[in-house]
Amino acid sequence: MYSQGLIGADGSTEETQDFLDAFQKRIDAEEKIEPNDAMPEGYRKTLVRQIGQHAHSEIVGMLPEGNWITRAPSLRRKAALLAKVQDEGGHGLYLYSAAETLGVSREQMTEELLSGKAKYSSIFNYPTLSWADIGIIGWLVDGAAIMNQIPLCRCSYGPYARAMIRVCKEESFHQRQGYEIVMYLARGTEAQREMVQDALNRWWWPSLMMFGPHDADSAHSEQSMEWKIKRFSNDALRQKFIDATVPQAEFLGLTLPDPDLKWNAEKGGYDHGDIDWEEFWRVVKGNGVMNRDRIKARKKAWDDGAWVREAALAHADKRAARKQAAE
Ligand code: BYC
Repeated sequence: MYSQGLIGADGSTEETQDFLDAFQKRIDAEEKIEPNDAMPEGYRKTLVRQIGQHAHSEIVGMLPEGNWITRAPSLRRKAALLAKVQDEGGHGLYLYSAAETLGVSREQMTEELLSGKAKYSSIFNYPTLSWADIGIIGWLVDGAAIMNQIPLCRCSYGPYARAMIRVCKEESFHQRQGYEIVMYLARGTEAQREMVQDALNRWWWPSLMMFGPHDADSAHSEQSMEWKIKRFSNDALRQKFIDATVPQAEFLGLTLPDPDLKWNAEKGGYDHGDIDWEEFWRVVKGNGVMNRDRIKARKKAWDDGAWVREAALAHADKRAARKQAAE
């Protein structure tokens, strides 16, 4: 399976130029690659890395918002937030399943997350300090996620592309629930306006970092775009996000914390100030404010759930044994 026909008896892989050319031809013809198709090992590894990291982001992403479920200001807000956080759990599960079609197990992926080998989105290493953060996360973080994920619905790998279609539909509800919270606060009392402006000031730059390093520093973009895993570069998506978000902030009467943000008629988009890449890499390397807490929470959930996994396996074994005895 996976790279069948190319793996020798000794486990060595042989990828002839003819094979790589034929694979690229399928990609260029917009054919979907499916789990049992032969594929270059680099293509498989890139997908395992990206889909695994994406799945981890969804699951870790439940933590900052989950933190506010008990403190949501009304029953309506609590019900919507609960549904959103549950959706994120669901997204994580579709994505782990998509990655499993590439021959990696959920256990392996989880171990890589807990050991720090696999990454998850930098954005979830910032704390949620006020209720306004929940609105801003929906508006900006889910907004950025949609901008990045809509093109993934056309990813060349079938199971990932199909998972993303449903994910994007749900993300769009998430973005709207966030925007509605922000709109309410922005039209509220002075204290509410201050709270939401403060949240915007803290989340704006980390949201821009979600798209990853500048194209010139992006190790994987070129190859991923050639394989049509990614359809747009990191900078192109970041620019689309900024261009879509500036008018929304203006409508809300809120100020984006970037004095260099200004319309550039020539390029038909906004210019923006420098992103603090030192902060980005510090957070990605595990030294953000919340990194340790996030991994600790995931480790506890994994350890606490061990008995459930064992019980489910024991039950499956018993059923199989009963079925065999009855035959
Ligand atoms: N955080 O070569 P590059 C969500 C890493 S939203 C951490 O450009 P690539 C949600 C990158 O992994 C978030 N690490 O990489 C929303 C690579 O390191 P490795 C999840 C980052 O893969 C609301 C290195 O930097 N979305 O789920 O071509 C609520 C060089 O980067 C980040 C996805 O995961 C970052 N921000 O492009 C709940 C979308 N950026 O792996 C949940 C799928 C870069 O070599 N992923 N790195 O060690 C993607 O589209 C791409 O992986 C990225 C990065 C655009 C993120």
